[in-house]
Amino acid sequence: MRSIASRVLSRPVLLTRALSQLERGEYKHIGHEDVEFFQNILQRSGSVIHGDARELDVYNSDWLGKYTGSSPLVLKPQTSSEVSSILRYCNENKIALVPQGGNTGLVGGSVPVFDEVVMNLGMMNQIQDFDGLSGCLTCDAGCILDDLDTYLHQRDHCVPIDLGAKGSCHIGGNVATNAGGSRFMRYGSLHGSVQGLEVVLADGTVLDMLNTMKKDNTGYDLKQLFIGSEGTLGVITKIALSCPPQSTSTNVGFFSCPTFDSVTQLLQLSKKHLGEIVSAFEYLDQESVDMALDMLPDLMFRPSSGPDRMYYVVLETRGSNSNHDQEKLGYFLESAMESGHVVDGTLAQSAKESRDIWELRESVTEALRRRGATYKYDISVPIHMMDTVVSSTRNRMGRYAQEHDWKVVGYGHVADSNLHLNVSVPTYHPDVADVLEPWIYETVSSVNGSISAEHGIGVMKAGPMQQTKHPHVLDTMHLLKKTLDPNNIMNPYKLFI
Ligand code: FAD
Ligand code: 2HG
Ligand code: ZN
Repeated sequence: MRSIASRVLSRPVLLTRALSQLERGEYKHIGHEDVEFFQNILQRSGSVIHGDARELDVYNSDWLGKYTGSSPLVLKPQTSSEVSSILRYCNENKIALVPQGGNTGLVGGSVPVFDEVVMNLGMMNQIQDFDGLSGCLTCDAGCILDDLDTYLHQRDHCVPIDLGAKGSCHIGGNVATNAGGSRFMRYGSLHGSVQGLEVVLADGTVLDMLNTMKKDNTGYDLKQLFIGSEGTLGVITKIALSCPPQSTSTNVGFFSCPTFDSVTQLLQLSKKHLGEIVSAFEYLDQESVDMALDMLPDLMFRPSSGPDRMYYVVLETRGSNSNHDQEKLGYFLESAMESGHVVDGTLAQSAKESRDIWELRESVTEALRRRGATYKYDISVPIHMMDTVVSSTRNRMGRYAQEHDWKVVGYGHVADSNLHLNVSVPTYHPDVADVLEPWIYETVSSVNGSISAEHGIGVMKAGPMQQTKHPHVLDTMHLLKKTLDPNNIMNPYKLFI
């Protein structure tokens, strides 16, 4: 079992197809007549990008600079009926297509492998409605997550997910990847928060499932199929999202724990003493924090490091009564310090200090990108095993990859058993991947974990998914794909191999 990433060679950016053994499907090559057809549908300036290599590059390369395709055409529709006309034409002419949101995905799902047409949803960015009583927001798929949060703040609500890419990622991309993030422990999965969807199928059919009621038990809940489908079943065009009220009292703390076991004990204490007000519980190991501080000198929150290696916890509470929350935090801190599970800590005293702490947590991904190439493993493993997996990875790299300048960092959404294991090297090299894969995937499978806790499969993990899912489950997934997209035009080479 080898993933496509394992064949990445030692140049920072290479066409994805050159890195894989994939063969281009029998799709139509884009001709002038196709471009003319699309230009007739999309007449607004900037909505058809063709012939400008530099502009096309932006849509052909992923955030990591790891996967690059060679699409000659980017389409930016503004309405669902434009999306429908484009898809109908692509389906009739067997033209392959990649739906693209903010292009912040980390598994190579949002960019072409060969010359697939890119459909970028960035121009579909209108908010339709917000019902302050029910908290239901209805908007276009191309709205940027942070813009929605700002809009909702002005109405005393917030989005139910939060991630480091919020300034660029689209809500449509979040739904298409079933993104997790740091509020997951409080507000749960998008499978619960998404109340309705509008989706355009491969043949141009518009599925109106834009339900704005919380409860609807009328037959199969089809929208769930598209949550996490990574653009392989249809284009998500509109979303109805259940949004929680904005909390009036928010606290953010940053704590140093002497061992990973202390991190897990602190999690237990937070459940006991803080209960319903905990909104995030994230951990970073010493190497993650050092990486962020080294690569990003402008970070404002810079915890002082002593002689001992530490584990760090970012803990956030969101409640409705600050006296009540402070009192709870007091008991929590007292027992955390007394038990020795916390040896140092800071409680933010202002909104700015809170943001600075979060900035440190959210910047590790960017720090890794600046250092060079990263082999990313976004896995679910039992909480007590998270740090063991990180240290086993270090041991393995030490034994087999001494000639590479590597660093292994571990951090993530500890309350959700979601470890972000990252191996940083100066450039992608097949030797490094060979050390790591399939070993990591086998380790995860052996504990009944998941090879993708939240980032998805994309092109990176299509092979490993094939190896780790039950054949009957894979067959059923293929059956659904064939039914909804018989010509396989929707994001080919992703999810399935
Ligand atoms: P894209 O990257 O453009 O696309 C992702 C996938 O969705 C592709 O397969 C694409 O084809 C499909 N897609 C996009 N839009 C649509 C649509 N409208 N209809 C159908 N298919 C579509 N992820 C997490 O889960 N949790 C995190 O905490 C997290 N943190 C991140 C931090 C950073 C700094 C970065 C760079 C990424 C992070 N990610 C995280 C990964 C990424 O941001 C998420 O996967 C996000 O949901 C992708 O949204 P996007 O709009 O950028 O989608
Ligand atoms: C996060 O939680 C993101 O910060 C990115 O999911 C994780 O870069 C990563 O591995
Ligand atoms: Zn994450």
